[in-house]
Amino acid sequence: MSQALDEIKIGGLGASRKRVEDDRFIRGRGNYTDDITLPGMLHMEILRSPLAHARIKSIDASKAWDIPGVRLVLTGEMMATRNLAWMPTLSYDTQAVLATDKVRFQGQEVACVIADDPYIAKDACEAIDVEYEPLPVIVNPVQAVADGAPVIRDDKENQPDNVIYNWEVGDKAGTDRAFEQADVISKLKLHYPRSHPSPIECCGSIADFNRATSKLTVYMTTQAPHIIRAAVAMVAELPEHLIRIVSPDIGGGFGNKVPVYPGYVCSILASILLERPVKWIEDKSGNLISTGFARDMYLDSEMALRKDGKILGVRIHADADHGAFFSDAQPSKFKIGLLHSAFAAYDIPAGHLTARGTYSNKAPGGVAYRCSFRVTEAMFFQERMMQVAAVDLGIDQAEFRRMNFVQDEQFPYRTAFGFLTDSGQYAKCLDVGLKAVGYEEFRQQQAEARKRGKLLGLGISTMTEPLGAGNSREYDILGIKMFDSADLKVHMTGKAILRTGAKSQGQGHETTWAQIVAHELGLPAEDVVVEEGDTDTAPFGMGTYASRSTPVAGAAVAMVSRKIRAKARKLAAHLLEVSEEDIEWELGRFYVRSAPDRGVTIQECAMAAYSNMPDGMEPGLENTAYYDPPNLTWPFAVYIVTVEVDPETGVWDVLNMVAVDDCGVRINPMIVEGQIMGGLTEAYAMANMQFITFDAEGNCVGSNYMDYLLPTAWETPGFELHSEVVTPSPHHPIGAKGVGECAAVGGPAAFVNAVMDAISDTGVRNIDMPLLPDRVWEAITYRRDVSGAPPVRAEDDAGRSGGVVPPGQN
Ligand code: MCN
Ligand code: CUN
Repeated sequence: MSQALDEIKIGGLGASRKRVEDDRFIRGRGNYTDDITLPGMLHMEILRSPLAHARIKSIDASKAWDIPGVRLVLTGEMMATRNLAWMPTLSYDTQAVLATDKVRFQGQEVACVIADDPYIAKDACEAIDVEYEPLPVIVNPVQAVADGAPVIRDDKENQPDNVIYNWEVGDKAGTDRAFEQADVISKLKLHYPRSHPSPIECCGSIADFNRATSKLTVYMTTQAPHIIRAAVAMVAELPEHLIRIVSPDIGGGFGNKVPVYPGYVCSILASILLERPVKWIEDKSGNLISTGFARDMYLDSEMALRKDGKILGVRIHADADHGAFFSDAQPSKFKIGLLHSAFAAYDIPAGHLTARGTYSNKAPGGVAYRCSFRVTEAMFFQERMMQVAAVDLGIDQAEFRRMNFVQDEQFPYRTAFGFLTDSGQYAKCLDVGLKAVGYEEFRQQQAEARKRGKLLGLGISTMTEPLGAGNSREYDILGIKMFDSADLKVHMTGKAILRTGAKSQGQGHETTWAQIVAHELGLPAEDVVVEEGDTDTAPFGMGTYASRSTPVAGAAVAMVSRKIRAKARKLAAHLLEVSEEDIEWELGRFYVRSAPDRGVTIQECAMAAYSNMPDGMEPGLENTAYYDPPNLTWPFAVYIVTVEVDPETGVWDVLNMVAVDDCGVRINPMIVEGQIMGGLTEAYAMANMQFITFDAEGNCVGSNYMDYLLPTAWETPGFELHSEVVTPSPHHPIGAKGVGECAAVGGPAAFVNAVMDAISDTGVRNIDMPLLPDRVWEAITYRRDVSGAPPVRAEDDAGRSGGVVPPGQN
């Protein structure tokens, strides 16, 4: 009889194990960067530019130096003497650390003060006199490429204009042919506005340089500590083995904590100069105004359609506003991230995507915020386009999607833009969603309500996301290949410590990685402690973003556990005095095939590794695995929202929201649900209320939480989650796919599509996010599209969102 352990009881795969990290979080015993105090620590504050574009005529810091308690004032000029006024970005650009010649966005770092306490430092910042000469400002891609536009990056040689890149992918000729054959061509233009991750904890660092040992330790808020170590080694020209980056508890990252920020660099230099620990903690408005924004992309595209609903081809053009420095973190080969994952779930024969990136006088950004390298824009555009195309064709929204889905038997499927999607059951997910929301009944109710002047709407969004960058053939950042790692040490009593190259920011890795070990080795999850974020102890990894942890580091956890099990098997053979070939494994135990009662537990093997090894065997039970995934994992989801819109005010309420997520095997179903709920909440906020934009002078509008709204439990609607569709990834060791970003990626289009459906009688094609009541009201009242980001509004560019064009006229 089997003596295998009950996997759920030991907290293995599929157990909704309570999050172990929450024990310290809910007791207020987390250890965030700002909780750390070191002996002799000083405090740093940053002086930021009030202007978006200006020449710096002079900086006079003498009054700041005179304030008691001030230890150091750093300016761009001083940085320049150490070759640190500029730093390289993750996208082969340069970024100012402290401004020297000009300021190029509002909020740019101009000077730093290091003082005995943060208040003195802040006061001293205000005592610095900076004389600016204002310059004309650019706040969108249209202005960036206009004749006579000022060249923002005149610091760079060979930069004659504001264009960063022109990039294309797909088959132009094949796509042109598809459009020639089309019965109908549907068009859509839209703007995915800037959005901001706004984690509860802002960015910060404590640099601690020890002259005696030459060792630099930096405690900091980073999602990718090893990348930071490499960057510090290269930028500051310090030996890599004498740099230790520690990322302690993180209070939310959401992509905000991927880039390298000037504050980190300045605190490091200050600590080296002063030989004291220097702490920098960003404040809320500093975070909102200056760190890693996301999106700000204009999409202008068209779809070639056959009358019966078959999609023949798609053309996409994207204009991306990157702000003053191209500092996106994304695989180097892909200038506009993985935007070409658009339409990956649909069987479309031909596609062509062109993209142009431009500079503007705005904070650098472009990728971060639950996006998986711009998949958020890709999926939003895809599902808005699907909605518009179905309307143009007069075909049912659900039916149009279903008939164009990649079918279950087509996997692995090569998309028009060259991705290979791994697996999925798209139609089944849609069916589950339609049934849950009561699709047919709702359509009837909607028609009846309309007769009474009530506007009900239903929006469908699907998403498939390339998660787990990546395989090293295609994915690297600045040449460093995007693999990941896990290191597992099993102690003699069968307790273990696991370290990975990833870094949790709230996702629950301490809980879920232990579950993978439990699944592979039969060690109870509670016997495995997980540690991440210290480069002196964790194996090299590329960090946590793009929902890559489960697909890559999680796979490494499974693989290292298997290495441990292979050695344990040899130990078991030795203990049981049989040959290895005669040994079988069941969860937690090896036994003799011919005599199943004769067995040893994994814990007995662990003890033997330190006390009773066979001759010639190296003692100990530990190993490391580096995992280079063969492909990305491709989760799929269907999100369906129903709303009621008040035509008098433009206010809309969510009636119901159904989410069907297929992320393959779920390690911890409760954590997966938490990820989805959080993502849907963010999606709702982006669609409904979050607005961070710029006026004509480049002032950041929405740089505080009175204007940039975070949803609370009060306004967030309820979500109905479905988990019945499970399509394991065929190439992941435990069949899991990533999930961390899915709902934020796929959710926004469902909300917008629902509102657009409710007002479909007006003929309005597009309202850009956020769907604030005044925009919805304007669309209903004036029967016109409300598109574009201020100061560019629809009036300036009539018909921005396109229309149906008969073939031949496009
Ligand atoms: N998981 C699981 N089964 C699966 C897939 C995932 O149990 N099939 C679990 C994982 O083990 C992990 C969590 O779900 O505990 C998320 O896993 P994964 O999808 O691999 O994503 P990452 O761990 O790489 O997290 C990154 C992702 C990103 S890129 C953003 S942005 C985001 C997100 O996670 N930021 C977050 N979710 C967040 N959640 C919190 N609380 N805080 C953030 O900053
Ligand atoms: Cu794009 S935000 Mo997450 O990948 O860290």
